[in-house]
Amino acid sequence: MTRGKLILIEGLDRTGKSTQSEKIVKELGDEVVLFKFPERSTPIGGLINQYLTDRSFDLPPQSIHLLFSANRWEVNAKICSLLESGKHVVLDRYVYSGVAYSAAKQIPGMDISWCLNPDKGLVKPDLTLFLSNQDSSSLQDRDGYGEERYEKAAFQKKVRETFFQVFDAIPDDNRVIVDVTGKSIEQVFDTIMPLVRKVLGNNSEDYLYF
Ligand code: ADP
Ligand code: 2DT
Ligand code: MG
Repeated sequence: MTRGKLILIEGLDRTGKSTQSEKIVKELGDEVVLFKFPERSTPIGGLINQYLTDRSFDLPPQSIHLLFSANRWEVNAKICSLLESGKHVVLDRYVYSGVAYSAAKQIPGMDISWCLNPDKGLVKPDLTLFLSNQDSSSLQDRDGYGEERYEKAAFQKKVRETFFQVFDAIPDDNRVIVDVTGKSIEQVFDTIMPLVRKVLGNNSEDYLYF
């Protein structure tokens, strides 16, 4: 049996990651399983949720960074066993968000290399689609924006720049930047679905790792 493929949807807040991840899963049915990071239902995920939603619950940037990574390791065995069983896995955020949001804080010592270290050894996606909006300020008009800790225009701008620095620092031939500026949900879906199908159709067995 061919192993399943790992597909990652990345991007800034409100670029349509969850919308597109869910549409991919709906399109492909039970051959795929969706995971969203942070996975807020686990013990570590509960702490992360509290950090994101409750301003009175603060943590040092190093600590919250390590919790986000630990949260991926909590779910890693499950993802690997699904891939081994032939199921495809779609991820809504993963390592790139982990590194970009933390490195964007520009804390001395917390550079991209430091931020990537705890994620080293996680499976690298067979396809990463980075949903990119040229003008992140237009995203503020979308439902629910501003409710959580990182949803501030100035910080989003820094995160956007940092994502591209992270992409320079972490080579990945299977990463595609998808410009979603001014595109409808259906237009974005029609752009990404053929890329997803192409990857699901190849029968490479080797895993890649961060
Ligand atoms: P993310 O998971 O990246 O934060 P969501 O998928 O939750 O973003 O989308 C945020 C909001 O924007 C939702 O209300 C969604 O319906 C809407 N939305 C998503 N994609 C588009 C698009 N291409 N055009 C207009 N609105 C969109
Ligand atoms: P959602 O809005 O997608 O639920 O994300 N984040 C996420 C990090 O800072 N580090 C990480 O490793 C991950 C996966 C991005 C909630 C927020 O959490 C941030 C936005
Ligand atoms: Mg989302």
